[in-house]
Amino acid sequence: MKATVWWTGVWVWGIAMVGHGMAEESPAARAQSFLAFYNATYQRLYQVAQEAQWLAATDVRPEHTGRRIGADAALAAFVGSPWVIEQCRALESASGAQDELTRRQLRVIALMAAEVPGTQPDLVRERVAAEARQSAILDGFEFRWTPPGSTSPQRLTANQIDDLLLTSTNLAERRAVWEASKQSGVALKEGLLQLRDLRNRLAREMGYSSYYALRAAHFGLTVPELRALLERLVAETRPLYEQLHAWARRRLAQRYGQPVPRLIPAHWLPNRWGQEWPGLVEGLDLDPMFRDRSAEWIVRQAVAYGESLGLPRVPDTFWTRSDLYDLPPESPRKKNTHASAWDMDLNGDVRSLMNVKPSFGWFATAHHEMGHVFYFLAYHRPEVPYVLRRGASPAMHEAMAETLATPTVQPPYLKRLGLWPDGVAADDLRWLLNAALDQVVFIPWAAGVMASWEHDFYEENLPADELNRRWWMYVERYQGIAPPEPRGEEFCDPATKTHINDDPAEYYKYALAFLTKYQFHLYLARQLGQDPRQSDFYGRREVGAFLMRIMQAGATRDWRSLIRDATGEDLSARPMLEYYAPLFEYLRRENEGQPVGW
Ligand code: X8Z
Ligand code: ZN
Repeated sequence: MKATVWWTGVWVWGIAMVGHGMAEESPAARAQSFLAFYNATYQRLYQVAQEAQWLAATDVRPEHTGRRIGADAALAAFVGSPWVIEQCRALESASGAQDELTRRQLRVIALMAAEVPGTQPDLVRERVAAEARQSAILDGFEFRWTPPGSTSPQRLTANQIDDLLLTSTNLAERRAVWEASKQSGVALKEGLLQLRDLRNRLAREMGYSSYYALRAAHFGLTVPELRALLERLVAETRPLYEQLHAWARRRLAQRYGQPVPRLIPAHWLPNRWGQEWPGLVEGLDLDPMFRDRSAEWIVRQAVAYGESLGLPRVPDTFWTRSDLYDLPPESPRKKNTHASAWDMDLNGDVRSLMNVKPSFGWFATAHHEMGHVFYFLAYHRPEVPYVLRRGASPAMHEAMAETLATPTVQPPYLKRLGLWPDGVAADDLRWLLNAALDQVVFIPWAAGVMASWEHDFYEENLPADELNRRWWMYVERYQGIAPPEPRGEEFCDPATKTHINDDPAEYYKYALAFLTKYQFHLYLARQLGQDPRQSDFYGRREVGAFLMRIMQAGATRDWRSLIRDATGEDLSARPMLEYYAPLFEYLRRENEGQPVGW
């Protein structure tokens, strides 16, 4: 009797649902119909915005900035529309009824909406325009300098700045170039402050404590969790960094005929921000290895390496639509000078914007950018909805890019390409030292200086007259570096770093990526029975299959569980430290009796 009543009830309910159109009623079905509409619309508007951004970045002109503002505003109007926000909230609150793929899509959609919430349309409009204007200043910036002994100012390209800092041994010249490289900060300061205000107000509108907290949410972390993670990683790598620092300041003092300083003067270092220190190890000058190679050869090698692993074939349109090479200083066209990879339509139109010239730095960077491109191609598949065609986290995208760049510091790969310098043994500790000066040195910069300054900038609303002081405080604390003389607040040195302007509040992703890369690398070398410092993955399809398992998932899986499932371990600095363990012992001997730390 009871059963009959129950069955009758189900039957009546079923009829009623069909009558009302059941697809409208169950939370799961409502979510599916919302997501189908959202994904299709998002893909089209995203593509239009990407095209406009590409044009604005590769040919900086007011009319292209204008087009970008129009296209970005259209995308923002959809992504942040109050209707989308409301749908997301309603469907997320019924998340018990949704499967994981649905929940992950709703999460990403909510995070994207929080960048440009349509409940504050004026602020969104202002932000879209301010972002485009800031990029135009950054991308079109002309550096000028007056070389020592000359009286007339000259133009200086970003590649020229980098070359001079890498090679010049004249301290007056180095200082002039370093100071010229800080000119853009002055031009970018006002726009950056305006953007901070807009980004924060919009994030706060959506309940985040600041824009920094919104970006941290892309990693599934709160601000305190993120801070604790980064401080731990900095602390774990600090002993090795201090040894490198002690070695490098002696080496540089000897190079310039100066007393050994406590803090390394910023203009002594071969990089504008001291983020990596190439070219310090005697007998390991890598740029001459590229003297007979063309810029195109470099990009072709990077593509060939990924394809040798069995990663997806790079489409012909990559070659015809990308903008890969350096422009001459007198070029009337101006383009962004920082390397990037672009997923234009989430569907196979992949490009890269670079300024490749034959040098070791660009060799490594080209491999990095192709890593992003392979990741794009891997998740361009029907099983991955458009909104999840992205890295498992922003750090995972960088980790894949870095993983593709790992062979550029592996002797067997360089030998295979005929690039290995004569007279250097493959197991020479100098080679490991050279790699650490690139990789380990990066951690206090990314997880320390950049992460802390952006935290204070957004979370604490750092006042306009304290930006530079705070910056150099962190540079001293984490990197042990000092400016040639105190820098006033008329400068805005953090703004000279591209990402502070156009990839804000998540630069720590690179530190996480570097560490993840070592975790992957050690795991893979062990699987293949290879020495991790002398490994050769070229042509190894197992390596490609390992990477594809992670890459194909896009953002359908949590980044931390992907790392754990792939390697059996949580993210930590341990694998990087294991890789450099022989170097640590070597440096302790080298630095014996000398001060270490600052
Ligand atoms: O910005 C980049 C890449 C593009 S995603 C070239 N990198 C960081 C930088 O240059 O500051 C790579 C490592 C660090
Ligand atoms: Zn990258």
